[in-house]
Amino acid sequence: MTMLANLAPIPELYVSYDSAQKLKVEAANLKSHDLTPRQICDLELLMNGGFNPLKGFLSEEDYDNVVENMRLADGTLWPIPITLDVSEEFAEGLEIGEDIALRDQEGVILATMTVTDRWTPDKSREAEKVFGADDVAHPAVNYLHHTAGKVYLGGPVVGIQQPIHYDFRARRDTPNELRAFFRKLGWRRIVAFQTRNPLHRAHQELTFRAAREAQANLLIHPVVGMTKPGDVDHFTRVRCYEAVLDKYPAATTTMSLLNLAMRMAGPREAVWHGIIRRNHGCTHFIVGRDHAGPGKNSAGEDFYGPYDAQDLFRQYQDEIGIEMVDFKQMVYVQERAQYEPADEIADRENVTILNISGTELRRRLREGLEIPEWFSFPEVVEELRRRFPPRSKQGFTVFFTGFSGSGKSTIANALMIKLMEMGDRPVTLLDGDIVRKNLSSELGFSKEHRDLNIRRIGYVASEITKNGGIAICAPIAPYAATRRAVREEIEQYGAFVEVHVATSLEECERRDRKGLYKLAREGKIKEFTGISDPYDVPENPELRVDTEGVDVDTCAHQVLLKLESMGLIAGSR
Ligand code: PPS
Repeated sequence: MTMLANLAPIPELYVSYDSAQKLKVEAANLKSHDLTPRQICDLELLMNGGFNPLKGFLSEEDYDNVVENMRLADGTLWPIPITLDVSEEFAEGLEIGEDIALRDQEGVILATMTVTDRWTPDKSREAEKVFGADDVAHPAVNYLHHTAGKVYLGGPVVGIQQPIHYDFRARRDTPNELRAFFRKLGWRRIVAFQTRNPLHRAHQELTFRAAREAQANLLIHPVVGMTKPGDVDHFTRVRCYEAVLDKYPAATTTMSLLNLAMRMAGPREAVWHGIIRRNHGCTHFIVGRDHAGPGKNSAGEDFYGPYDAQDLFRQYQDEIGIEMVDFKQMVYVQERAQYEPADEIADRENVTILNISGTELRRRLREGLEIPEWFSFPEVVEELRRRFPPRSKQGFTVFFTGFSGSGKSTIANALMIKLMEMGDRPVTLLDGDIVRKNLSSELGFSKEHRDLNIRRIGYVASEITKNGGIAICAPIAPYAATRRAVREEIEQYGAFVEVHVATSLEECERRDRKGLYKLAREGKIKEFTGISDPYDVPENPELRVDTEGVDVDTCAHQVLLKLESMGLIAGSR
């Protein structure tokens, strides 16, 4: 029997083990580029055939064609630019034709590349053509402008070794490993399901239906490389997937993890996903509503129409070499206690249609509210609750800001004592003076030094928050932009509560508890906040407290009430 084309081995870019050993030694003398996390994902799929027919990072000609026409220079369909972006400094030192070593973040050499092309791309054009808009609300456009290097290098890659993964090794498969697995089990038709979210009941129903429709076995093929910023981390997701895998018949379904760095490019991304799944031996591919959608643009509208991805895929499916199984959104029909595609409900006037959006799910997790059985599996909900405990069990940061002598430290101290009395979470006080003694002893009060000081405080507070503790910070923190940066860092892990201690400069100077204002007026202390240095008044702090004529205890109590209203502390004393 001849082997099915989709299951025959696919070319890889790796050299043999012996050659790799030799090449590794030689490559140690080459100039090297330390790959970014996204480039490592791209390189892995280049080397193992996941991006077949690419043989390396795109040349300038291929790149131009991909951007403009979704094709390589030779006409082959390829929708997403796979480019090696580097800094200008690194690019300048290279000769065309030179070999470079590509290393992972620990310095391990994964591959070499012959640099055949070097150019400065027009990133706005790339954004417009590939992602549909030059709008940094799109995560890949934001990456393009703010993370990617200015210069692109192109050229063929010689693979030395796979990137190292320490997690879920048994669940990761190269295209050839999956093809061999399908051959071994005699699977001929395989439908792949791409996902970057935990699997809930709607997804299970959709995948069951797809397998039935395509008369195929099912490959659950979640992305564990890079997904949309803000997604549930892959560790949690994989535990969720494993928890529901036994709800699928083992004889017909398998799961494998794909180390892809998604771009959230909607329609073009769907075509790309199809090519990648074809390379992994699949014959069918599920495309649902808003496939690989990046969310809203900066005008608050969707970047792509909900079924644009299906339309583009349909147009190219013969060329991709994989058949689309398209689905409309699945919704729950309460009267029939089952999921149905939204467009197939003839009696929609007479039935109750239920749905819980991603945003609503996050709200329920955050507030510890019920997540109904019709929506998800108890095992999945339990995993998610473990990862996203209700706010009253998460870490958070209270960030006081205000003039020197405004009362920040005093209120912060009182708050700390009150929180310690409650005793449900560890509390750390990062007071301005304490920090300058222990963390920032070498810093002065220039803008640069103040920013560095606040960023250090922010980093420590974010670690405390991540690990479930309470960080109370009380620096002056005069610059709004720096406070915003700290907020963003902390909000990845828990709440950031900015408290403006709004004591007026006159009052601070009148109190002059440390005698510093006097010295500042005399010019004996330079760059003194409020006197000879700026202070950006917070525009929208979570709380503003006025200390004039109000005692410390009352101020601290106001903060506690705020924390309670935000759900950060449960019940009052
Ligand atoms: S900053 O801007 O946030 O980095 O400042 P911070 O680390 O909170 O340090 C402020 C404390 O340092 C003392 N001090 C000064 N403050 C402002 N400007 C100048 N030039 C200055 N020189 C010394 C002052 O006592 C501040 O203490 P607090 O607790 O705010 O009163």
